[in-house]
Amino acid sequence: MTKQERIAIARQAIDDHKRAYYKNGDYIKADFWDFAEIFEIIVDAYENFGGEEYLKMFSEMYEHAISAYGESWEKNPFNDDIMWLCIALVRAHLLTGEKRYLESAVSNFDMTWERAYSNDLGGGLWWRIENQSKNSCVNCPASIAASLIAKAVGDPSYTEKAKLAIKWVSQNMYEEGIGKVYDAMNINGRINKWSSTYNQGTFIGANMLLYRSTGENQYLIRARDAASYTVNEMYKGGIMNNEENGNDLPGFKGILARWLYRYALDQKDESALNWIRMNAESAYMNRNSAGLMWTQLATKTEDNKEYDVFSMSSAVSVLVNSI
Ligand code: 7K2
Repeated sequence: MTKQERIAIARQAIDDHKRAYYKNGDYIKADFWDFAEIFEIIVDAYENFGGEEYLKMFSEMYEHAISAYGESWEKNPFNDDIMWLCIALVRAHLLTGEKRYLESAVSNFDMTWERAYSNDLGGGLWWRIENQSKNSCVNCPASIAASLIAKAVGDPSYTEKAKLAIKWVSQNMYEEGIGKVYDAMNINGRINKWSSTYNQGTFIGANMLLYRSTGENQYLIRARDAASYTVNEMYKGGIMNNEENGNDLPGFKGILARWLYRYALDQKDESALNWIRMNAESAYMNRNSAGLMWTQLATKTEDNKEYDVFSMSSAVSVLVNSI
């Protein structure tokens, strides 16, 4: 397949997903973090191949987010949710120069860092406001958000925050030299060693951003090891056909695709790039007659079954992030 063909298919995938779920800046039933992650797919599309229609969506989605969640998102008890939306908005700002996106992201990042960061358990951010666990799913996104804000506002204190958050993950949630990212540590120090595509993905992304801003090799090595672990150990080079249960897991692969693709382009890692393209092709072959693709990328998507907006977004991200 040529690059132009891959772009055409990715655009079509966004359109088909929109036809099923998008209305006036909202993705129907995509609450907060699902919404943020689908917003990021539109940002990916604009970043990867451009299109005026995506710019229009940025502002519609921004307006929807502010009217649905308010100027301050402090009522949301999930610190990770806020970091996800910060990432989407800073990325949209970096591509457009639109100040509103950046201001919302910075004020909500600051509020969340303030309430979530502590020295307990060796550092890092708490996952929720009850301060019962520290999770990769908040610390990797916080590191990414901080690196992006540092770039947008030119303030190195955010780079220091990006380093702190990922340092906690690398020291506590990570198998050095292996590339496996664990899920979480509870308040008693007990570690859940499960690894998932989204944590692998944001760990890769956070490390690549720090590699770019500091030039330190440790970050590149960790990104490379985490990419290799995901492709070769978690999936043995095969198609992602799992993480299909519950409300959260079905959206995880889209997050991996985003950061793995950026790493693969940056490092000219042909094997990672081919793997993500192979997953995209499998998803596309398994689309249903409305062009929708479910999260099990090696399984046929049916025509007459209820699927939800987030579980139908992963494949769109895989297509958009494998050009
Ligand atoms: O337990 C955490 C995390 O460590 C784990 O990886 C996932 C697995 O579940 C939660 S994080 C998911 C939350 C994200 N914020 C919004 C919430 O509705 C959602 O549960 O799924």
